[in-house]
Amino acid sequence: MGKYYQPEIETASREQILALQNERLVKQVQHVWENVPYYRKKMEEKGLTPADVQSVDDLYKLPFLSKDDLREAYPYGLLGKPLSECVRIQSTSGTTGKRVVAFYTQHDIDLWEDCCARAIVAAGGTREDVVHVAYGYGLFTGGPGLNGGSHKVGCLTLPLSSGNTDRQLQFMTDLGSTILCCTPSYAAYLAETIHERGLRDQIKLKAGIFGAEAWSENMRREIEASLGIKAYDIYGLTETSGPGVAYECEAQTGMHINEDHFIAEIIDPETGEVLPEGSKGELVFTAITKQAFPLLRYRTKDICILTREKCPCGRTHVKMSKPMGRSDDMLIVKGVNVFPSQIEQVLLEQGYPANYQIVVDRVNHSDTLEVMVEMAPENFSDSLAKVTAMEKKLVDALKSMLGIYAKVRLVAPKTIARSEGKAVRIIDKRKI
Ligand code: DLL
Repeated sequence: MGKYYQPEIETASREQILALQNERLVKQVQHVWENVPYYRKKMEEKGLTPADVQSVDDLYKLPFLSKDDLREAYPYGLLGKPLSECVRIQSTSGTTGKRVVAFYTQHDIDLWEDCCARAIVAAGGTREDVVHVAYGYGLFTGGPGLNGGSHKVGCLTLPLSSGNTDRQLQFMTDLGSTILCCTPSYAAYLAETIHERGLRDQIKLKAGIFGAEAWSENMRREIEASLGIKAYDIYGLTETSGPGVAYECEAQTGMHINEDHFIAEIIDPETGEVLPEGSKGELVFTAITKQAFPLLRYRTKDICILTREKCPCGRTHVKMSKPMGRSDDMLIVKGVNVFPSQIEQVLLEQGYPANYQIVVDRVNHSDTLEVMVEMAPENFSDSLAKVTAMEKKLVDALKSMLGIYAKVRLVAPKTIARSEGKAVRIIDKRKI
């Protein structure tokens, strides 16, 4: 096995990991101080010099970075290496404000691909596997990240990118894909299409590595049952390289964070105070090995919990729960905090497919919340009275989860547009 598969690091003791983090953090702070004037200024404003950070215990002293900083410093203001040493950029879609552009040296790409390779190995991948990458390629990090990781493991890599479902299924059946990498919503769509076309017996998938958007446990079980695979979660963001910051092992009880490359903290999103282990709060990452885009204390806006409970897989790296929504995804409807993930949980618990859309509007100065969800095909021809009863049941379940009334509209199967990348679930007309 190559250097990406590092059981000695993935199963190292807490003391060993901490020693490595201390050493790398001190070096990284010095690197940033010397090469990133934008962050140096932030440190100086707090009266800090690199000497103030001697170990992970001192991390809390450092200033945070947020998406606003990235926007302000766009495009080159946070660069830690001369452009001549950078070999690649990746970027976010930039639907809200300016794009995030992340830079990579060859060293950064190598480490990133190592992280993705670990995720593939944790999902049971070996050089015998055929890895089908249906994340988008190009500026989005999903395709390039998993592609690089798959090469490192030595798998046969199918760089399908997203979209063109006919072609996806043709390659999947003809070439015998064994590991599917894409967003969970696209996996659900592929599964649906495979069943419709009677191709279930022709696919050889054994595992899926799904991430880039929130997905519930119920959705996992549905995809697993439908494709006959084990579905693994993977997490990351453009600012921290991309996918592979954290990934699931066979225990499927949270994602191990690659702690030799990233230090994770949980903070109170309101006050910025670091919270004790096991608390729910905003995830903050400090990248301790990235050179070209070395973000310190970057606020992800993702809300989750970290745990150091012993994992049966033997890996010792801290685990993050599935993100329970983003602090900026949270809708405030009639003054109540509503996370789309809560709505999805109710829908799936009540046996609906994960094809839904949430529409928020303001009528006569009052917020309205509407949930459109597809009926299962077998219910489509039900009587109006039965459909009304089903809607009423959902309204009650949503009310008990959210504490407010949500109008429910059951729509015909296949009415809601399928997504090939990240699903767009929320239409907030108050912002339009
Ligand atoms: O989504 C990177 C990625 C690609 C991750 C492929 C996994 C697989 P961005 O487009 O910058 O990067 O979006 C990052 O997506 O802050 C989370 O809110 C969300 N996200 C990523 N992975 C997960 C996940 C990529 N497993 C933002 N569960 C993050 C829930 C996720 N949300």
